[in-house]
Amino acid sequence: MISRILLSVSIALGASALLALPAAAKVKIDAALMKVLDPDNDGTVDLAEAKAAGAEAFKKLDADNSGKLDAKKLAGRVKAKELKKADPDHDGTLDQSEYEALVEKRFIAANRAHDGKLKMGQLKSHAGQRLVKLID
Ligand SMILES: [Ca+2]
Ligand SMILES: [Ca+2]
Repeated sequence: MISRILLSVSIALGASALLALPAAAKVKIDAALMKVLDPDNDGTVDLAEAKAAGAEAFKKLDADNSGKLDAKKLAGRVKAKELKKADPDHDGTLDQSEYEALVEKRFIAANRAHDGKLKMGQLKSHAGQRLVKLID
């Protein structure tokens, strides 16, 4: 059991280490990423899909299962200033509901058409990139 936990933690750490480099610069938004973010395969990412992906990302980033993401875990995704804004209980970390609220906020920012759906092109925009950083 313990070794299984260690294994999943090390996989999570490995995955985030791999993601850390491109996440800091630009996220690659391609068909492979769309496949992950768009499980119903309609060619767009809706808010429910973004939130579901965000929940997965939260779990992945929260390698020690504390239920909270601090500035260190959020590095490259959420700046200190943004963390402060997204942290209404001022504990210096984002819990899952605070993280989801931030996902929603960035989703709305990226969804210029206000149709509740993001196409790949919208994900490639600056605002879209900021969303993808939270949900990839
Ligand atoms: Ca979809
Ligand atoms: Ca908080």
